[in-house]
Amino acid sequence: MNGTHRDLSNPHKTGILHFGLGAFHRAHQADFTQDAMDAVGGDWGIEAVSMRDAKLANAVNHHNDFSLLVKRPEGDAYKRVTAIKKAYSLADNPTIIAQRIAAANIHIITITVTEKGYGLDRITSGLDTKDPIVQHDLANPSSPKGLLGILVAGLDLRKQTLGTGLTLISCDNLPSNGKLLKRLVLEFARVSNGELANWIVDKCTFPCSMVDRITPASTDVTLNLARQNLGRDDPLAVETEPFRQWVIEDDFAGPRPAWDRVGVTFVKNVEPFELMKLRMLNGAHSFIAYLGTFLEFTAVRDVMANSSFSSLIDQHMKLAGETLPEIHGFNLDAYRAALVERFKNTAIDHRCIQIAMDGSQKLPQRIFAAAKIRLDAGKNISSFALTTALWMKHIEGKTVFGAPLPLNDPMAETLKTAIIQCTGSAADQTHALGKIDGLETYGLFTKPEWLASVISAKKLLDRLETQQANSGEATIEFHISEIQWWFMGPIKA
Ligand code: CS2
Repeated sequence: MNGTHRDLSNPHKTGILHFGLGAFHRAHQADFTQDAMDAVGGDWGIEAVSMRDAKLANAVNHHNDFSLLVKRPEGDAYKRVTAIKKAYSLADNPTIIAQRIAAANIHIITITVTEKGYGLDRITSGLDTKDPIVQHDLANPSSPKGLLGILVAGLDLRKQTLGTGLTLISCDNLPSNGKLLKRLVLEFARVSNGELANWIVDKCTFPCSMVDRITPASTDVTLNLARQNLGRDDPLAVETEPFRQWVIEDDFAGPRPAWDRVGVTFVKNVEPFELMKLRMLNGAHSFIAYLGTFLEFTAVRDVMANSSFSSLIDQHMKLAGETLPEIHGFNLDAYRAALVERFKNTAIDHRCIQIAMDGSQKLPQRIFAAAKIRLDAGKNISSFALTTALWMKHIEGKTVFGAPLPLNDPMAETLKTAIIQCTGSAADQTHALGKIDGLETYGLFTKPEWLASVISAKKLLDRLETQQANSGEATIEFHISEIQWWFMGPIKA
């Protein structure tokens, strides 16, 4: 590693332990916490756990800081973030990490391990005892590989040694993420230690939270810009957008940083904010991503630069917005307009292929939940059906021009079996998708109108692919106009 060793005079001691040292954490919770410490001080430095990549943990332990590149069309702004003080890799240090969970200076645990990192059974909304990591961690409590195993090991130690509780904040894009985390932790603990589960209920809190900041995976461009800025290699550099938002349920077991002083909102009920973000921002993101991968647009900004598509996306967000509970005093139209602008940000290279990953973990809460509400109300569901059909093309693994597409999804094999190994007709594929265990728990795929709409969209996309293969001359404009025509046509529920 090319870099200086840590400056131990760094004034703030640690108070937060974070799980999931990815780009999003560095651009979001670390940035807010940095600002809170800059504003009023406090020992709220972060100790972070890398769930998979030991290199990232090493990088934190070799440097005092990293660059946050805030990307705007009018030019980049650089920020130096020093909030992450120390890091561990889960594979190498489970015992030390359990001790850190039990440490007196740690008051808060924050978590960004992505949707698939929770060992969640979508059918029961409880613990997935068939998940290999959950199984491993239940059988090997002293060498856990996953989130639940390490949390429960650490909480057990904390109960035995310190006795005071903790606040555990999930910051992943899952509905009611705090309630979900609490249920999973308790179910995991109860398998072997009912007393620990009771202690957790008594002493710990699990506030729900809504987090938002568009943060693409760092690329060589990011790292080069950061190198120029810092004058050294900066393996932790992150690029992000100017906008950031964090809404947290006001339910803490102990103290917290002055996050409220730097724009974090504390509310009684986060759910309306979560649903809004999941269905409008994240739902639109998945729509854009699968349009992009099918039509070979590289980034979100490229899809949004096409005026037909940007108005389709805007329309989709309007329809998604109609499924939401009201947030008093909140202007949904302004939120939507701001989202369109954020997606259009030409300085952000947010790859469609990045957002396209893990569709099985994302579409239920982003697309299916809202589609079911609209369907039950007899309302138009075409953009939801089209997103689903575009996802099916993504699973098939080819763009409209025939280039291969990788499928990155924990359910990849099951999805491929359903979509590729049936007769291949759009109808059979749609039925097969709907029958996958745990993919969709809203009963959407039992509804004839939904099936008809997805099948119709899938047929359209299949036809575009065949026409392209046969003539070799169809242009991107042709495909775009055919998709638009489908939208305006009568065949949708
Ligand atoms: C994106 C999110 O990759 C994805 O699935 O939709 O990471 C999105 O960029 C963030 O939730 C924005 O806050």
